[in-house]
Amino acid sequence: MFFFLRKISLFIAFSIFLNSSDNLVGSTAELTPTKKQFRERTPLEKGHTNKHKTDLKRSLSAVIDFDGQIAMRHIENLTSFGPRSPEHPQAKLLTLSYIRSQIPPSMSIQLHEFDANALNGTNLWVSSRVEKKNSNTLIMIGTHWDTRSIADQETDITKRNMPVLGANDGASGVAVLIEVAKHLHSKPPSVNVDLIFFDLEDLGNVGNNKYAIGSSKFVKENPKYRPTAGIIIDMVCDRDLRIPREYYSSVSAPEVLARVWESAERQDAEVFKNVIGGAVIDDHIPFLQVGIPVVNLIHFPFPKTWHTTEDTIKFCRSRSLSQVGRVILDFIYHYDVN
Ligand code: 1BN
Ligand code: ZN
Repeated sequence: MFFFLRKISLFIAFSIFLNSSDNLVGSTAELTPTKKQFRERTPLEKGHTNKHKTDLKRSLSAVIDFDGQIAMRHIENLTSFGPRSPEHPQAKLLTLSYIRSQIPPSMSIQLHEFDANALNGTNLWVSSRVEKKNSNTLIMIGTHWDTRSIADQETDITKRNMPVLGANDGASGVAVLIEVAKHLHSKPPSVNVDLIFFDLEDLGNVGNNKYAIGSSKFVKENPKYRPTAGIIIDMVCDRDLRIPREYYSSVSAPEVLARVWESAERQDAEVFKNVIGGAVIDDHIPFLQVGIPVVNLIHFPFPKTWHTTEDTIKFCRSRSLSQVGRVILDFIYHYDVN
């Protein structure tokens, strides 16, 4: 009971905190467009003939063969390095070098290093560009790669100072993004794509730290960065994965969310639930605060393993990873095709 109340009060406290932010608040009725409005507002891409579009649509209807087993192997490898929090610099180095080693050579990699509250962090920024500037559209897909320093949601208080391995909370998003990168390399989309692996997402309320430090620094230190749309994924491997429409995404980026759910429908991805979920502070928030439409795909209510020592691969399933991977790829491949 105490455990349950702790979670509920944390959730309410964060909702109140976020509701005080002018940029993020608005009534859902005011901001959510109908499907018709959404379609009418979608611009036709310049330079694509009708025949070209028909061909594209035909090839897009091909099955997306996302390998959830390989993604599971990434989770196994990533968790084998140990916790990816500031107290474990060696594990952090190994993780960054692992992610880099998995990115196909057709993509460029930049490191965004930053300091915050006496901590240093590294965001890893991977870019895939279309040839000859055929599209001005830029899609950003992000996830966090760090882990929380302490398992403060443990029911057993003797374990609350232990670190979290973050198979689900951290590694699952990285695993999906690595496989997305491989698909984009072997079948290039018609839009530009950035894959960003954010550091220091998960230190909220540990000392004086906040959540989403790495993405906040990224947005602040790259003021000219204006992707057309974005998706953040977090906690996407659980055996009982359930992804509702995260509240702040539904208020501040309804058109992007609508496109994601269209992809989920096309992909028969039943983990995506057509209901409004909780309000979550995650790496999408700094983008929403500067008007960039980025949505958060996150398991909600959070699974039992959340911020506990039980966040291990034991509770992950390849079918959860593959549903999320297919939806992201479908979203990217359909973005400029109308
Ligand atoms: C998601 C996964 N989050 C942390 N790990 C974000 C979060 C922010 C969760 C505030 C609860 C409260
Ligand atoms: Zn977390």
